[in-house]
Amino acid sequence: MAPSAPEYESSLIRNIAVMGHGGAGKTTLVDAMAYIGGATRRRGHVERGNALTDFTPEETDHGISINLAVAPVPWKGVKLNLIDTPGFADFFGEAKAAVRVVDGALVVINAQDGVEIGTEKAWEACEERGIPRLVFISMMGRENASFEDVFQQVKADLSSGAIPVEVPIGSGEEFRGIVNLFSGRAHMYRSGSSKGEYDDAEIPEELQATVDRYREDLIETIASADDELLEAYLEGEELDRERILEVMAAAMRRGELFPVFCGSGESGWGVRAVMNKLVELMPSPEQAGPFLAEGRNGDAVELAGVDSDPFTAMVFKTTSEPHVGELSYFRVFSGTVDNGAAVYNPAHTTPERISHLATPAGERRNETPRLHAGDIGVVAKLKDTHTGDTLCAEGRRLTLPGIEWPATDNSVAVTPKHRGDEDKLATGLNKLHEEDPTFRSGYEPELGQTIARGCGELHLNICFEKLQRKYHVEVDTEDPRIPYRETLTQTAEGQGRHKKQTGGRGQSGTAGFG
Ligand SMILES: Nc1nc2c(ncn2[C@@H]2O[C@H](COP(=O)(O)OP(=O)(O)O)[C@@H](O)[C@H]2O)c(=O)[nH]1
Ligand SMILES: [Mg+2]
Repeated sequence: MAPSAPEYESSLIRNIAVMGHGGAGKTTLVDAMAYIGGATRRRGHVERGNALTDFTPEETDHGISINLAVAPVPWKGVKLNLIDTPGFADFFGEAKAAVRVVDGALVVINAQDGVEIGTEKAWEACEERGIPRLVFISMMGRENASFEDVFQQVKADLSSGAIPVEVPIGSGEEFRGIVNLFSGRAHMYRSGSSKGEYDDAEIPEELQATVDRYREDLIETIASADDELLEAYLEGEELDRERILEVMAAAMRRGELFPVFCGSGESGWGVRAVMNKLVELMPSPEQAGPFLAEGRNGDAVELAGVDSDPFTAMVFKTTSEPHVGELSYFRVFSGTVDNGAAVYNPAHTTPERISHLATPAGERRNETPRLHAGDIGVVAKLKDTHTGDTLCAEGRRLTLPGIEWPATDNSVAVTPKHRGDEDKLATGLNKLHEEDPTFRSGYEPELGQTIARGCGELHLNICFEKLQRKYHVEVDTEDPRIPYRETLTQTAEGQGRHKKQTGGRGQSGTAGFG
C-alpha cells in the first residue's frame, strides 16, 4: 500500500468517466492528465504496457483497456476522479458501471476516424443518465486528422448542442497550437515539451476568419442559453467570463450544450485546457445531486451529495488478485466514511467493516482516513458485498439504484482441459462472474453442458485467459448443443398423439443463470 492520500472536500471533487470508441486515445489522455497534474512521475504508454489505467496482464498483453480504472488527478486545488473505460463493445459493461457512478463524462474521439459505433454507444449511456459531457477530439497530430469534419459528425450524429470552445492551428504534421475561443489567444506548443507547455501568441492571420466565425457561434449559443446574457449580448455589452462559464455549466447540466476541445493525448497538447474546463464546468457531487435511493420500506429518499446526509455508497467494481484478495471500488454518494467504520449492505443484510480505506490510482491504493461525499474509494476484503450493491449506515438502510448491465448474447460450452479440474473450473467461473457481472456461466441440464456467456468472442476469450492465469484452469470450448425438443408424433401403435412441447426458446437458454 502506498502513502496516504490527501482528503478532498466534496466541493473539490469532480467524478468523470472517460468514454468513447476503442482506440480513440482515452487511456493515453488519462495518462497525460495524470502526469501533467502531478499524480504520476513518469509518462506511461499503452504499447509499453505501463499506462496508469491499463495494468492487468490481459490489458498489457492485448494493448487495450479491458477494465475500468480510476485515476485521481489533482488540478487547480480540485481532484478529478477520472474513470478510464474500455471502448470495445465486448467490455461495455465496464463503461456502464463507470457511467453509473460519475457526474460527467469526457467523450474522446479520434480526429482521424471521427464518430464511431463505440462513440455513439458511450454517448447513449451518458444520455440515459443525463450527465453533462465534454468532447475531446484527440490525435490532432495524426495524418488526415480533421477537426472540422469530426465536429460536423459530432453535431450530426451525437448532438446539435455540440459547440467548439477551441480550434486547432494546423493538423496532422502541421498541428502546432490551439486557439482558445474564450480568451481569443493562441497557445503555441513547444516541441519536445512533455507537459503541454505552450507560449501565448496572437491568432495566426490566416486563421482569424475561422476563429471569428467559431467565436461568434460560441458566444451566441451561450447567450441564448440565458435571457439576461442574451440581452447583454444584443446590446453589445462585453460579456463577463465568470458569467459565461456559469451559464455554460448550467446548460451542460440540462443536456443542452456540449463543449468541444481538441489536442493530442500523446504529446499532452491541449490537455491542460481540458483539465481547466473539467474543473470549471463539471458539477461537484453536490451540484450533481440530489440522488434517489430507496428506504427500508420501499420509500423514495432524496440524498444530497453532501457530508451531512446519511452515508450511502455504491460498489461499481470488484477485483481479486493473488496476494491481494478481493477489492471493492465504491463511490460515496452521500455522507462520509471513516477507515474502520462499521457499515451495512442492505441487499445481503450483512454488516461490513471498512478496513484499509484507500483511494485508487491505477493499480495502486493510497490509504486515507476518511472520504467525503462524492469521493471514490477502495476497500479490501468485504464479506458479502458485490458489484452493484449499496453500502450504507447501519441505522439508516438505504439502497441506491443498481447498474444496468448490457445483454450477454454470446455463449460457448466449456470443459476443463485436464481431467480432475471440474471443481477448480466451477470455482473459477464463479469468481470470474464476481469480478465481471457480464460474464455468466452455469450447467444446463437440457444441453448437458456448462455454458459460459459474455458480450462477445473477445470477452469470452479474455475471461478464459484470466481463468488460466488466476485460477489455473485451462478450458476447451465447443459450440453449445442445439436443445433437443420432443416434437415428433408418436407413430407406434397408431396412437398419433402430440406431445406437449416444453421449454420455450427464450427460457431454455437461461436456465441456471443468476
Ligand atoms: N499519434 C497519436 N497517437 C495516439 C494519441 N493518443 C493515443 N495514441 C495511440 O493510439 C492507440 C490507442 O490509444 P489508447 O489510449 O489505448 O486508446 P483507448 O482505446 O481509447 O484507450 C495507442 O497506440 C496510442 O499510443 C495521440 O494523441 N496521437
Ligand atoms: Mg483504453
